[in-house]
Amino acid sequence: MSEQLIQIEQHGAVRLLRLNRPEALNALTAAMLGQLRQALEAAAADGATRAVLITGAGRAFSAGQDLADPHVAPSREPGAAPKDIGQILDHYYIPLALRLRSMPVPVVAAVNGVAAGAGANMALGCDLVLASEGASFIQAFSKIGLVPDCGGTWLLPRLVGRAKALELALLGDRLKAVDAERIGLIARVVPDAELLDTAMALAQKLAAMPTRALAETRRALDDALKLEFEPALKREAALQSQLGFAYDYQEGVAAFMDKRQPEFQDR
Ligand code: LHQ
Repeated sequence: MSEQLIQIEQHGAVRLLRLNRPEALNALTAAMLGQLRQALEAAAADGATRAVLITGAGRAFSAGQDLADPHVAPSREPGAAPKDIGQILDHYYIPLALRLRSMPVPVVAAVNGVAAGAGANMALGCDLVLASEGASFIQAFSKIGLVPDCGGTWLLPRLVGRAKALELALLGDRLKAVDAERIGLIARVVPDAELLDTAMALAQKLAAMPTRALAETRRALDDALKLEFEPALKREAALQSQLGFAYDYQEGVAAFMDKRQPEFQDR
């Protein structure tokens, strides 16, 4: 059986995916990226899964691309042909970033330690990012002569504005979790020992909510960034029309009127 580079656990309606190469700080190899993609596809296809939680095994979330990977590391042999590392992005990271952003269920990241390079931007591409007090974020790319990838150039200015985005991306310095929360890069910092329980409780809470409306909310927010105000208003109305015909709206209003907990179903 092939090595489990992504550990998968089901906790009720929450699917927990754990990056599992702790000896290399969960640095991302082609095999690992392949397994992560498969795990996300499986979670998306499983009607009983209503939220995904991603975390890392060991002391790191992920150190980003595995720089020892022969497909990525520049050859030290004199005269060796340079490698096109853009192909790794085309093949692995772009589909991964797009899949995260288009999951039919909310995705929570529990950043349990350092998140560097593509590992940081993979976390930041999730819907709600929690981090432990000991965690940190590093846009490590500039240190090795690259630009932020895995969505970093798009995400950073939108999350924290141009000034902070440039500070993080140009310097490539370590940003502590508490500072990441302060500047609005992530949603919440929690004490180290409470991270997984807190993130799981949050994922369970989201799993009990109207899943389809949550996925449409993410899409509407992302799309609104490229719209003028009036088209955004019209888009909201169109989405509201669709959701208004769906089961969860009927159930949500009925539960409110009946003063009971709703049981949502749409996905
Ligand atoms: C690693 C790595 C790593 C391999 C730690 N690779 N082994 C996409 C596509 C194509 C091309 C290139 O880029 C990309 C996107 C990217 O993600 S580029 C950015 C890649 N990541 C980095 O540049 C970060 C490199 N790592 C670090 O700066 C440090 O390791 C951090 C700050 C993450 C952690 O520092 P420490 O806590 O001091 O740990 P350490 O450096 O001692 O690492 C522990 C082990 O993990 C060590 O192995 P060893 O055998 O000596 O114990 C490292 O070599 C290994 N490791 N990151 N990315």
